[in-house]
Amino acid sequence: MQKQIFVKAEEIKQVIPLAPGRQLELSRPLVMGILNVTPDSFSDGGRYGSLEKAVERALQMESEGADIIDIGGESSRPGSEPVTLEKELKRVIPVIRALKNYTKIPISVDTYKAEVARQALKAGAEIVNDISALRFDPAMVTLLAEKKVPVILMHMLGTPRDMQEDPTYKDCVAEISEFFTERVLFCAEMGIDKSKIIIDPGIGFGKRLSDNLEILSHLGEFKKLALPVMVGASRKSFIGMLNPESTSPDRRLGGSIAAAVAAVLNGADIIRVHDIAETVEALKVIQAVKDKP
Ligand code: PT1
Repeated sequence: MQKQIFVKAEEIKQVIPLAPGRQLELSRPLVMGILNVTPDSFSDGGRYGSLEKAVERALQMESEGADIIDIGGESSRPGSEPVTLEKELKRVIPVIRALKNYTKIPISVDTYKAEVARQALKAGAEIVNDISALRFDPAMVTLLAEKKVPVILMHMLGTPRDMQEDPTYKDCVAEISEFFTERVLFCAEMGIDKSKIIIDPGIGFGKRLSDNLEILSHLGEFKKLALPVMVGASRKSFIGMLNPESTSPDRRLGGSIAAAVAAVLNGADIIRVHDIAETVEALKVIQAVKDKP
């Protein structure tokens, strides 16, 4: 019998290149585990204060099936205030340096500050996750062009402090798509290759409930840019709006799993989550349904 040479578009393997000889394969949705190293974090607040506890939590997430660990030292939940460069460095860099001795999976640094990113990459981080999509610190684009590491460009309206004050869109999916198109052109002009870019519509970042739902149900629009798409919906307040009993972020597990599943079914390549074991368990079922001949 003749060998089948045609493959479905979605079966063409995309990869995210890391250091020479290292890469992330996007043949299945990847799970990014959230490691907040802020004393005021929106859901792990204070529980992982010490260096040892932060490393322990990261290794637990790895053992539960996380593909990437995302480390952040400044909260970006609605209403949160920026922290100083010194504070952010003090929180983030020692954890990356320590964790690097124990983990094989790539570490991303959740920062919009170029100096934090620079020191994080030196300490062993391999991906930069910038919620401002390179808009808040003009030095970020030059750093990334020089270091040639993958970057996550996230969409946000306003700043974490004011983003939920009165966000409005005429067509949020179209406007976010236009934003990515502009950002990708900017990156190209500044010497960042398209192969290094991941886009993220920024659930909860200057979005109403209806915008978040519109984004989750129309992720295919972002896929048209032919870049990996990341989604972070875990424990966010829109889940609480749909379930009034889910008042606190740590009571939003069911809703978070549902949002992750919806994102993956609609084309997300990477999902950023707190609850690794439960998410990985759900995604195995989704994958089995998808792979069924
Ligand atoms: C995200 C994300 C992030 N989210 C990327 N990085 C946070 N790339 C931090 C709420 O409404 O989605 N993508 N870094 C966390 N930010 C929020 C925002 C937390 C909104 C909570 C809410 O509750």
